[in-house]
Amino acid sequence: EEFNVAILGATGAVGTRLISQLEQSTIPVKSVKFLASARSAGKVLKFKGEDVTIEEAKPESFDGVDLVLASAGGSVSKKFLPEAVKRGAVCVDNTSAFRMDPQVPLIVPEVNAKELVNHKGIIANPNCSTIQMVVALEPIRQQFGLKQVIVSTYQAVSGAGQSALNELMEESEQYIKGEEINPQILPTKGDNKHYQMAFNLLPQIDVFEDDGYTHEEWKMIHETKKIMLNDMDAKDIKVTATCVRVPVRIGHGETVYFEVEDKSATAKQIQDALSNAAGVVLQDDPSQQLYPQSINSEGSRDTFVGRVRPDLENEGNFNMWVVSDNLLKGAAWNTVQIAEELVKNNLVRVPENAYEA
Ligand code: A2P
Ligand code: 11C
Repeated sequence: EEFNVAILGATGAVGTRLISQLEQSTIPVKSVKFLASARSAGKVLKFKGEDVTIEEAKPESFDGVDLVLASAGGSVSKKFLPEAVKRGAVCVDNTSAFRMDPQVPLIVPEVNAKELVNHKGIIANPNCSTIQMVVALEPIRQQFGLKQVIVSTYQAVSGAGQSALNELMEESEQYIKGEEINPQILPTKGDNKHYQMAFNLLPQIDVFEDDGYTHEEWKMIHETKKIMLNDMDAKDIKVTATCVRVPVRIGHGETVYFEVEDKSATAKQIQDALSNAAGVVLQDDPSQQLYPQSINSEGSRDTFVGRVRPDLENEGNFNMWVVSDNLLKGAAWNTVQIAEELVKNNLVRVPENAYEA
């Protein structure tokens, strides 16, 4: 069987990678459709060497489509994906629009691919910083149990989209030349004030909630529980997060402090569990100054882990450093990987009890 695939948001930072990840995937593609806003309609992008003309996304665009890979922002997904499902297309959505909807599985294949069987036409791809963290934590949880996670992130600017990446590059040049800097996008498009990102750190990703956490921090807490425990409010794993934007182009870094249930666990055992885990590459040798770096993660589908070490004063607690290409495992690759799982398991079909908005 071959599939008619549509990419919604094909021109974006994630969208262009959805194209290349689909090109390299095991999914048999009959046809592709590239959808974006009216601004991009008529422009041309390549798929496997062939020209594809970008179309403006409309509900009718999804007629005859079997599989949609979406990354055009939450409001665009909210508007179009239920329409696509009505037309018989299965949608894998990289935005936050449907992640917490109980009708929608939130999937990281290394952790919870088995939940795909119950999908109703929409499957959500988690937030990038959540994905790489759970890929690293799941093998530890399976072997030693997991009680608590305290994460601080060092997130690359590409997470905020192509325009934010352009802003960082422009500001960097302006800063070096001593020119005036006039921030328009970061820390987040959706807020009132904008601050310089070049040569700076911003402890705000996404907008603030009433409790003083940012929405990015909220996502890391609740998505982690939904993925690992299938319950966004579960208390079995305590999670707290601080998310910081750093002037890096691609590759989120995270310091993850965690407590396991098995108090006899050693750092060596945790390293062994990580080195045998799917999707994880252990890069951990202080004697060789070997540890993951954002710049080396770019272009890889893997999640890199290093600096695994015990808390010297609290038994059963450990620190580690986790890095991954936020546009690939954090977004485009995880989305295409979900689609590969759907294909492998004969799940590219909308069931009778389909998603209802
Ligand atoms: P366009 O390039 O035409 O604006 P990024 O995450 O890098 O900011 O990219 C956002 C993606 O979402 C782009 O492909 C963008 O297309 C697309 N997009 C934005 N608004 C819409 C819309 N209303 N309908 C369809 N696609 C949209
Ligand atoms: C960032 N994590 O780095 C965000 C980007 O919920 O899919 C991804 C937003 C999301 O800004």
